[in-house]
Amino acid sequence: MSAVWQSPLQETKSVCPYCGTGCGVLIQHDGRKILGVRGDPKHPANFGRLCTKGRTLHQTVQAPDRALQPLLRDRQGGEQVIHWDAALGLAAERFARIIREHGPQAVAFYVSGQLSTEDYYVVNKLAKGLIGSNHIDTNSRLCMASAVTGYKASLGMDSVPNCYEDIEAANCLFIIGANPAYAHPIVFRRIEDAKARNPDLKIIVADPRRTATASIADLYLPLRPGSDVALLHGMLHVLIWEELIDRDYIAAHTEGWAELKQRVQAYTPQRVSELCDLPEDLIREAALEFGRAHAALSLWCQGLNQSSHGTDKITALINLHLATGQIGRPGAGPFSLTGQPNAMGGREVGGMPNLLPGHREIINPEHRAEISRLWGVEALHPEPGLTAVPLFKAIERGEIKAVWIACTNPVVSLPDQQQVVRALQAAEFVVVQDAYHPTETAEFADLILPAASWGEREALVTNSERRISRLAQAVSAPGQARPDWEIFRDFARTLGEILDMTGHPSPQTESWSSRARRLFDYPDSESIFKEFRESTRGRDLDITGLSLAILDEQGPQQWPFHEGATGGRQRLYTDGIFPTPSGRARFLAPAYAPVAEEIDARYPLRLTTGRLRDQWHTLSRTGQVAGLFQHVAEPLLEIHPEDAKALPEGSLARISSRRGTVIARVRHARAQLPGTLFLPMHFGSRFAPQGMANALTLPALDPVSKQPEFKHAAVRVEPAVFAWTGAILCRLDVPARLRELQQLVSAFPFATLSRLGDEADPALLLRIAADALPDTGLLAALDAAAGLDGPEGLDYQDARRGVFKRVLLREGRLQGVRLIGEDATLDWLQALMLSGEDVRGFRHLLFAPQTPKNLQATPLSRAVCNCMGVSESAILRAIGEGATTVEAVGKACGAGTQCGSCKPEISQLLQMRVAS
Ligand SMILES: Nc1nc2c(c(=O)[nH]1)N[C@H]1C(S)=C(S)[C@@H](COP(=O)(O)OP(=O)(O)OC[C@H]3O[C@@H](n4cnc5c(=O)[nH]c(N)nc54)[C@H](O)[C@@H]3O)O[C@H]1N2
Ligand SMILES: Nc1nc2c(c(=O)[nH]1)N[C@H]1C(S)=C(S)[C@@H](COP(=O)(O)OP(=O)(O)OC[C@H]3O[C@@H](n4cnc5c(=O)[nH]c(N)nc54)[C@H](O)[C@@H]3O)O[C@H]1N2
Ligand code: SF4
Ligand SMILES: [Mo]
Repeated sequence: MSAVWQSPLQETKSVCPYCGTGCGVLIQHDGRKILGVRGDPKHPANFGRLCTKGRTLHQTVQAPDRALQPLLRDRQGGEQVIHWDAALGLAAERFARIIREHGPQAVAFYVSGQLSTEDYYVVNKLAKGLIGSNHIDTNSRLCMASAVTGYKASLGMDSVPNCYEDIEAANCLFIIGANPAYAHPIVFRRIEDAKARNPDLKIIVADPRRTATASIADLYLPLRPGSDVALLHGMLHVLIWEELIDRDYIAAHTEGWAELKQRVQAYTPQRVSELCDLPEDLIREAALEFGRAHAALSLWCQGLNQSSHGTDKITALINLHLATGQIGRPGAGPFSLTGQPNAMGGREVGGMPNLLPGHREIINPEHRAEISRLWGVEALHPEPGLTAVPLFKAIERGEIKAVWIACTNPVVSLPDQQQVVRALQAAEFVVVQDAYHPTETAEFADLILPAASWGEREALVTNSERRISRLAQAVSAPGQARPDWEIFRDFARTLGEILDMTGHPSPQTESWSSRARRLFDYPDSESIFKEFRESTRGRDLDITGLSLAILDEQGPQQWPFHEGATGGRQRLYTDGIFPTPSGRARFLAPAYAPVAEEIDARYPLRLTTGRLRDQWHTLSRTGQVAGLFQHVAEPLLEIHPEDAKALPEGSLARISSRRGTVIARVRHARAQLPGTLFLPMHFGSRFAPQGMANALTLPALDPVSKQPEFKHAAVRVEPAVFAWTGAILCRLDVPARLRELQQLVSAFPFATLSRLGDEADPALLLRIAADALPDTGLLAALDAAAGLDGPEGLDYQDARRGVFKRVLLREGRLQGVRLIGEDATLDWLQALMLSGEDVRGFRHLLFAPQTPKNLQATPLSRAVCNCMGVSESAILRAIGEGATTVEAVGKACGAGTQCGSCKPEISQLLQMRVAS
């Protein structure tokens, strides 16, 4: 008999809390504990499929690193548990004092596109409606801000006109500045399917890196980072020349054509070829494919948004669509892929310093009047507050004295990491509200508030295609953790009471406490939804016809969804009428401008940053899952072999910019453009203290969207030479081990921590390097933290050579290893430990300086296919033995036969094999 569940397994409908694809998941649980997930076969974003991250979601929730209780923190790192009431009372007192002494503009909120629509609505109302501070920005500033300003400038409103079905309806896909094979894998599965069904579908990919996404391209444009405006103008130039524009559409539905035509005249293929470093033919060919298509769809993400001229890049892309009439029809249009699961919802409720609910603008007096009526307050502060980067600068200058950070980890994710740290150190009061603890930002908090997370609360989110989904609650939150909106609501009410008690002059005749109770009279999350819904009446995102009951009965719905309608609207602008004063879409004619920080003799290389397939942002969630480290275990510097003459594969490199330094292991990658390096954005002090990409990036902003230029910094790279390198391998049977080791590694100038093994048998790898040898105290502390200090341990020491090794055996099996000063056998020992092989027969060889020839196992190689556990070397073997297609590789070794997230990389390996 197979195992029988103790309690009946239940399934609760939810949505994956990672990327903006917004895949439906069914949470499997027993009412107390989340036990598994599967894709929701009925959800229109994914029809049952999930990627590597979605499939392992259940492993992230019951993690030892969950925040469980409110904690009071002193700046030396001491933490003390306090009661919720005391925590909110203290926060209210500190906020009230600062508001009284310095005015409401001295406090700020920094929130997140991963909050639910309800959370976002409440915190926005708290800042703007109760406190009267417009200083509320969100990590979506780092993510979607340029898409917002681009859409608004060209089309009048911040609305994505497309839907996922357009992928199937298009016959030309233009993927520019996006790597959906990694960042939106289920969207990419749809692209693969569309291509398989329709071999005539032409796919163009423009990205300075030959990414896994590029493996599906018919035409790949390796443009110079930052040069997109030139490329897009050049394509329009060709289209005009070849008479592939839609004169009727331009005449009937647009304005500004004459200026644009004039502008792009100068962008000849020859000039653009120089600006973008691309062959002229490629520019021409891309334009012709786009112009001849009967339905052209572009997909973009951070390669356009995260730029000091992101808005220009996006308006230039929209120009192409308007000039060819490629919008408002099935398969046609400029489709911005949303990064976070609810960046779109945050925009809907006005969770930005310049916005109000229902896509309204702070600077618009009518909009302010409408919202003050809805909220029942006299007036709203008329000036936009500060956006993320200037906000942290104002904190550093002492102008903003208190900041409440919720659901984001800015110490890792904002540009110029050193500035963010200075700001948080300068702040008088920092609240961090997070579902996990510790995080890098919590190190600077005075108060830490535990938030309920995915599966533990109800929530609404809107995905990339404007589709609103309802996430039901499956289990209760751990410890004292509470839903974010409840924390904001209760803080608002407490703040009202404190403001009364301290005699803060009250508005009109109402006391602060009664106002706070009235404004935040939310018994449940549905009451928030209803108020938000009212704010959309008559707006472009009108959802007055939607209810939670409809979402439950008929599933997720797209906006707008008007009162009386039976459904939402799939596509926008089908009538060619745009929400601008004239009803016409606008051509904008920006000039191409170079990146903010050009390379020079001191910093001769370009650094771009972005995502890995299996990690999510700053690792608080995916960092809990051992399987997700098997694809890439640490921040690797990807560098073209031509730029890596002094940097052998696997060696350590020091990457420096004008702001800071990173040390990372080198990976030679022919996918990199020579002269351009790549670092992943994910790693912070918990897993790679010297590997934070944002120690290098600069706070240069797009002048309109204020989004930072994460995708380009001038850097130099040189070998990082240390007197010794070393490693520790240990079992993670005691979860606290990780935390202890994380604390100890701060003693080393280089360290990375990665999870190994799997859920059933977790293990850890620590790699370190330094010049000074660790003293006996530090060695003993490392051994103790790693559980290597038992009497069964065997030692080998050669103090003269600086070699200190130790192995721990239990019943003949390797339990742990410490290698200091000599670590050439690490891969071999790691393989032995993970396989659980009996090593008694060759015990005397475990301390050998090199892996003994006759015992050499297959060299360790990263896992490309997580589901089936297939390594890169096994796939290369299958290719070597004659497999020529992804399917044949799957037949030979199983890779790519489950969730499919690795299929683009298998094609990449196939293509590289053909090329070499
Ligand atoms: N696995 C995973 N998926 C995620 C996330 C994650 O953390 N992990 N995060 C989610 C979020 S919030 C977001 S915003 C999205 C981001 O999704 P994407 O934007 O698709 O991912 P990135 O890796 O940030 O960058 C995309 C590509 O832009 C390219 N690029 C850099 N500079 C330029 C340029 O000047 N021009 C052009 N054309 N391309 C350029 C980079 O080489 C990179 O391949 O991913 C979402 N999905
Ligand atoms: N160099 C570089 N930097 C980048 C980027 C880049 O491409 N390059 N991309 C930028 C982009 S697009 C983005 S979106 C940002 C993302 O950057 P962040 O927002 O800083 O990244 P996350 O790790 O997702 O942070 C979310 C935090 O919320 C917590 N959390 C999870 N669930 C909940 C919940 O329900 N409630 C609460 N209160 N907390 C919760 C998590 O534990 C985590 O600490 O990074 C930006 N930074
Ligand atoms: S594509 Fe993957 S990460 Fe994105 S929502 Fe779907 S399952 Fe989650
Ligand atoms: Mo993002």
